[in-house]
Amino acid sequence: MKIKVVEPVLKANRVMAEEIRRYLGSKGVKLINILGSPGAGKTQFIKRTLEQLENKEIIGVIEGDISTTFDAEELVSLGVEIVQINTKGACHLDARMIKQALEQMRLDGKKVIFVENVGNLVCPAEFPLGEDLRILVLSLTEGLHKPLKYPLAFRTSQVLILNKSDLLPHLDVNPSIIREEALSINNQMRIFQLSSLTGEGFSNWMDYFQNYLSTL
Ligand SMILES: Nc1nc2c(ncn2[C@@H]2O[C@H](COP(=O)(O)OP(=O)(O)OP(=O)(O)O)[C@@H](O)[C@H]2O)c(=O)[nH]1
Ligand SMILES: [Mg+2]
Repeated sequence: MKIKVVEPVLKANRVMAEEIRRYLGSKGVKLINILGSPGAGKTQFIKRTLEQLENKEIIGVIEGDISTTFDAEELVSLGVEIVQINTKGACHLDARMIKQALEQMRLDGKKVIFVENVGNLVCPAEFPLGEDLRILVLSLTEGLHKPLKYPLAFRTSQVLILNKSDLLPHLDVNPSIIREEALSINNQMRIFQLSSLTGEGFSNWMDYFQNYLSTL
């Protein structure tokens, strides 16, 4: 009997992610993949970023969630176009899901599509989605040594958001240690310490993001 060898899942995903990047490139659109643990503050970070942007119509959002639409509902009042993906159990988004979601989204006039990945610090790191920028949101409440314990997520992200800085007075966490560990994994990482809830420290991130947008 002839045995069929199925193309490894990761390789097939990488190929499709490249197709997505090329397709979006031809439309002048960039994808930003936002990952982080459950509850790290990904939705709140996207929400505050959108609230502070004047030209929101250039942004689209793809919301990845295992089974609900709560996060999309949280953002809908901002007036941006949102497409929801429910992974029905899968712990990460993959390029095939993004391709399907993009078929539902108007790309004319858009420059950036934020993708909120499923809350997880492991699986999403393995699956590129055709992104131009990968942002890792880490809550300071998650404690020390996450860069060393979950190195792939840190190695493959260009931006690290150290979120929930407003809670620092209540935590036994030294953010300098997290920064040092993150930079030891990825010395190119841009790190922003901020609170997506109160807005403290947010202007440094917004300056970076506005500058990013101005290059598109
Ligand atoms: N104190 C504080 N709370 C925050 C901050 N950012 C988010 N939160 C709260 O943390 C909780 C989780 O935030 P979300 O934005 O829903 O987190 P998430 O990463 O999108 O979660 P999942 O989508 O479930 O993975 C909510 O109650 C937020 O209000 C912050 O900077 N400071
Ligand atoms: Mg969320």
